[in-house]
Amino acid sequence: MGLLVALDRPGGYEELVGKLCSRVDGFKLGLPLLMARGPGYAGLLRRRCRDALWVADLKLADIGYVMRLTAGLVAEHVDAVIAHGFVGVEGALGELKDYLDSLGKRLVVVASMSHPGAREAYDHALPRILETLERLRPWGVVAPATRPGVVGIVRRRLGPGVAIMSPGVGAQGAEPGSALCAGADYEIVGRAITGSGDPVEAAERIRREQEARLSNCRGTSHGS
Ligand code: BMP
Repeated sequence: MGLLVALDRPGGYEELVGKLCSRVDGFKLGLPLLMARGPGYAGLLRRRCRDALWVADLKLADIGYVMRLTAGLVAEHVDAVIAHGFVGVEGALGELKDYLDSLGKRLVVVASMSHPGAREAYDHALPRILETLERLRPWGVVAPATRPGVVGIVRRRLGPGVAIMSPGVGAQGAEPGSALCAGADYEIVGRAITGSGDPVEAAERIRREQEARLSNCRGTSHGS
């Protein structure tokens, strides 16, 4: 069971990361924060919580050459980098994965997204993206907590060896634990924690809700 906190809004998170460190599994750094504070800020935050999983959410979607250059700016400070899945393997994700492998870093690829409009694009694109993911075998995949059925499809197709991270819990309406029940390894929560008056209490409550839902759904089939 995992909880990743999305840090998106430009701001100072040093104190918050220190407080959340023992309560969550990792942090996902969004583009607004990285652009405002610079890639080195990821390193500064990491020093507050070294053993957590640190993910740079660059949502890369470009030719391999440019994705490598971009990932290279932040890779030393994080464990994993997120790219979009629709750009394909040759000349794009394949190059990025080889590059990250050479640095000992992990690639996470978006299979589908959590917002309502994702249906327009991803309902058609998902079968192709799943083929890409089967060939590429990235360390991790992003699949939406708002559509647990999609999480289940990704899990069944890619098997147990991939880490599935699911955004959409809290501010976007998905309940804590719902994606875990569908087969995800981590739920990504941003505003429901960072926008709360008491982020530590919010993270602890979400943890408790994840545990409760997970213990209820265990024993039932994934993807429900
Ligand atoms: P929030 O919990 O505040 O809605 O934040 C969700 C986080 O997950 C944001 O960092 C966003 O970029 C990310 N995300 C998402 O919401 N939907 C996706 O499909 C993919 C994402 O990475």
